[in-house]
Amino acid sequence: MEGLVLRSTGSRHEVLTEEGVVSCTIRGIFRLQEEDATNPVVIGDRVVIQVNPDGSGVIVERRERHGKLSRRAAGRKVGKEHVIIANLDKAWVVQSVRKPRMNPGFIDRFLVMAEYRGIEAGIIINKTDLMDEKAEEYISFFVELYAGMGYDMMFTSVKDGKGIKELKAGMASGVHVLVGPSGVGKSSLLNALDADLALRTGGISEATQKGKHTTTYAELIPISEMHPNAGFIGDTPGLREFGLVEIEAPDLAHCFVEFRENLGQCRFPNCTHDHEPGCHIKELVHEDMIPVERYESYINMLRSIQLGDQDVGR
Ligand SMILES: Nc1nc2c(ncn2[C@@H]2O[C@H](COP(=O)(O)OP(=O)(O)OP(=O)(O)O)[C@@H](O)[C@H]2O)c(=O)[nH]1
Ligand SMILES: [Mg+2]
Ligand SMILES: [Zn+2]
Repeated sequence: MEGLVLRSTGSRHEVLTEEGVVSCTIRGIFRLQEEDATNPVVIGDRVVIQVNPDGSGVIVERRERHGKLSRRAAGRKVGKEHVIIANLDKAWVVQSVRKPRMNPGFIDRFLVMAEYRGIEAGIIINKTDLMDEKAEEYISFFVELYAGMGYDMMFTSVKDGKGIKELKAGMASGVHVLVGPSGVGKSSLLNALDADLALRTGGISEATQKGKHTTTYAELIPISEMHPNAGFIGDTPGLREFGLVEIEAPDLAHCFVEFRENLGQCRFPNCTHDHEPGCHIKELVHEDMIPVERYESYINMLRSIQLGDQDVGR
């Protein structure tokens, strides 16, 4: 029987099939084949299962993945790839206006990963009810920047309901995922889409203005009805940083949309747009044709790739 992995906690995987949700383990031999990643089966995976007489199941095969989103693994598996979700149609990075404050460095890393993997990306700015003059000034600059680059932007508030209808409409079909730092309101947004979900949400630490890592595992939630082809959206645990996976220094500039069309015009064909003389990208930064904020993000990411990026989520 075929199914879609909705939830994955340790050795238990909940798989949605035509006959309902089956709780599955993974066949041992299948586990061993996956050395490079920390998790052989993730939410969004299409799998083949065998159902036991007692109603539980065993995952015996995983269909080929397309559109996966991953980050660098933390802890003792550091450096390995940790796949967040597979077979994704669109990934949304969620940020909040305040508590915690919007983090453009996080957004840029996320956008780079999405570009690298060829996944459509969007940006959700939540907690618009907390907007004040200072936040407005800071945020509007980046909103204009990202919108100008062609990324979809949504503005939401779980508190006053702003943008929730639009969010639901934007996610009616396909598989979507919400990623972002802890406390920005990912689970709250999903609860606002469907009150029956009752996902656990947490407060914000007054001292650090950061979230409390309330969501501890990723989960795929049917947005319309319980059927494998309806719209699904993944809720994920908050990440401290978005660690880059697989990207090599020469690929990086191609993942910045506004760099891409200007590549190939530097003096040196293998220019990293860092210290090299005659760099066309740096000229464009000096002429304000490429925003310095994005160039700084690029240099930041280049450094962490060169150092063997070990920035990790939780
Ligand atoms: N003012 C305001 N608070 C919000 C909004 N959305 C969420 N919150 C609050 O922000 C806090 C964190 O919300 P969560 O939904 O748990 O955040 P999360 O992104 O799922 O966090 P993790 O699961 O830890 O990654 C909760 O106290 C929510 O009530 C909003 O639009 N406005
Ligand atoms: Mg959450
Ligand atoms: Zn250059």
